[in-house]
Amino acid sequence: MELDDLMVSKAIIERFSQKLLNYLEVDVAIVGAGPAGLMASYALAKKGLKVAVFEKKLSVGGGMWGGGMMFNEIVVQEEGKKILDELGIDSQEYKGGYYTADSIQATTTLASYATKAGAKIFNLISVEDVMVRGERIVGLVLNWTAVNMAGLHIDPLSIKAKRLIDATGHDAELVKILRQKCGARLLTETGEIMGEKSMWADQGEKSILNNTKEVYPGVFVAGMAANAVFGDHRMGPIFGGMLLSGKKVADLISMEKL
Ligand code: 48F
Repeated sequence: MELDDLMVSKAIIERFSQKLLNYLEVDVAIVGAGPAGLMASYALAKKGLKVAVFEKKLSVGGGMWGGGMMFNEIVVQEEGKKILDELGIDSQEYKGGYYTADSIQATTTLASYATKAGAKIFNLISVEDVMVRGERIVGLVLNWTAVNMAGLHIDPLSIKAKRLIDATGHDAELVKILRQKCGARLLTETGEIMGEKSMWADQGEKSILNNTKEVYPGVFVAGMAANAVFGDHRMGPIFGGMLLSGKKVADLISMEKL
């Protein structure tokens, strides 16, 4: 067969357009494809929900690729290891209750499970705004990351979602937009973003599941964004909490009737 260059172009354009059109209305839109967002997308898609993940970078995986300070190993505790086992990610006990895994295998396997379960990941797309109707956030406003990087004046496009998850990590970008653009009063103690506290792995990991919850009607926080919004500690390169937080947010949302 002689390859036709135009056919290659047409195949990509048609298939991508169809994929985006199919995901203009979803059950759950997740912002950020780090470990928490990927885990949430896997668990939600496995439960049969229609899930789109928007990731501003070229690669998925967020802070998981780099392990700790570019030493590409991650650490998980007993609870986190159960998730690694469920996904078939190899891990080794380091010393009583501390397990390590290769961060590349952990990231690629998680992304593979998420996409194979049916979650659609749209990379290179930044969430820059939300769609509001009354007291509810009904969707996301998207643009190509490259457009923002180049400072081009190009208007965005929008998608609708029944539930939203901020899994953008330390920056809690979706919740920041809620505060800045909508003046939303959050379900935190102060009604505002309380801000991340400094490194304390034990406290950070202990508080993250409690902080993984609804922060505004229909909007949930997961992963490091949960601790940043509810004012708890960061925990550095221990990743059990991120994975468990992704799983918890999926459980919370799937208990609702969407
Ligand atoms: O930062 P990230 O890995 O968040 P996480 O899943 O995990 C945190 C850990 O990596 C680490 C830690 C472990 O204990 O503390 O920091 O909570 O992934 C967040 C993803 O969100 C993307 C960003 O590129 C990254 O891949 N992101 C951030 N802002 C936006 C976004 C945005 N506005 N639109 C789309 N994606």
